[in-house]
Amino acid sequence: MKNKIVMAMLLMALVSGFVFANGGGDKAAAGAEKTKIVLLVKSLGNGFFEAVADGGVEAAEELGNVESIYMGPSSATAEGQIEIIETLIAQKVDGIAISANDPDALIPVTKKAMKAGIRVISFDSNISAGGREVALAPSDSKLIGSQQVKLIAELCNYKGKIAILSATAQATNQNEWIKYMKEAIKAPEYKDMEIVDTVYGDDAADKSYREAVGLFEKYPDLAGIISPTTVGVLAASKAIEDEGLKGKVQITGLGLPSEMQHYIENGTCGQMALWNPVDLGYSSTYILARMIAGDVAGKAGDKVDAGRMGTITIGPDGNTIMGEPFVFNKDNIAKFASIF
Ligand code: RAM
Repeated sequence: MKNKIVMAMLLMALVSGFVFANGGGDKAAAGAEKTKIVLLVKSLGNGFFEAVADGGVEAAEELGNVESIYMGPSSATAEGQIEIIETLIAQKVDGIAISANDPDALIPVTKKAMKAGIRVISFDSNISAGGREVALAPSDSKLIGSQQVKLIAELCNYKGKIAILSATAQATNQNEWIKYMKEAIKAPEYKDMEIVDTVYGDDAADKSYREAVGLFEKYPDLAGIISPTTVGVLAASKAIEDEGLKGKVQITGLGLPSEMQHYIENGTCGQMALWNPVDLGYSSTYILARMIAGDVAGKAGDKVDAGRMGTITIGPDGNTIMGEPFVFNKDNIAKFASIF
C-alpha cells in the first residue's frame, strides 16, 4: 500500500512534467537507469487495477532493474488514455502495457509510441492488431462468456429474463465476452432463458448502481443479471440488497473476491468468476521487460520466461492467454478474498 502511495506521488510528478523538467530526461540521474514500464489501466480507483499494479511491483522487484509505474485516467475513456500516452512518449519510457478503453481509438498514438522506440503491449482489454505487439488476455474469451451464462443459469434454474450490466460500451474485453454470452445462450439447455438488455455502468460505481436499479424498474420479472466487470457486479449486488431483491434477482459476473466477500457470504451473489489480477500485472510486466531486454521479439511462438507464472507463449497475431478463471462461492471466497 505504501508503495502504491509513493508510486502515485511519483506519477503525479511525472504527469505534471516535474520529474523530467528537473531531470531533463537524463538517464544518469539517480535511479534513472531502471527500465520504466508503465501499466496504463482503464481508470483509477478500481480495486481490480490496484491488484494489477501490485503484480507489476512484484515483477519489477524480482527483475531488479525495472521500475513499475501505475497510471490511468480518472474515468474510463480512450481520450484520457491517449493524453497519458502522449506524455509517456515525451518522457521516453521504455514500455507501456495498456488495458484499453477502446480497441481502435488508441492505435494512432500507440503506433507513434512504438515508432519512438517504446514497446507497447495490451492486456486485459486489448488493442486491435497493429496498435500493439502482444495482447495478453486473462483467459479464453469464449470460455469466459459461456461460463458467465452457465453461472447465471445455475442460479436461475435455467429460466427467465437475463440482463447484462457491462463496463463501457467500447471496452474490448467486455464486448468480446458479451458476444460469446449471446452465442452460448442459444444452446438447448438455455431455451427458457433470454438476454433482454445490455446496459453500461462505465466502470463507475454510481452509474452502475443506477443502471442496475433501472433494470429492476424496466423488467419487474427480471430473473438475473450478468455483470462481467468487477465494478458492475459489486454495484449490482448492492442494488439488489438495497432494493430487497435478494433471492428474487440473481447476480453473477466477474468479481473481485476481496470486494464481493460480503455478498457471496450472505447469498446475494451465489457464484461468480475471475482470474487473478495480480498475475495479470505481473505477467504483463515480465513480457514487456523481456521484450525490452531483447530476450524475446514479442512475436508469435516466442516463449517468455515469466517468473512464477512459468513460460508464457505468444500466440498468433500476438494474442496470448494467461490461464483459466476461478469460480468463487461461499466455500472458497474467504480464502481468495485474502489474496485479491
Ligand atoms: C473491471 C474492468 C476490467 C475487467 C474486470 C473483470 O475491473 O472492466 O477491465 O477485466 O472488471
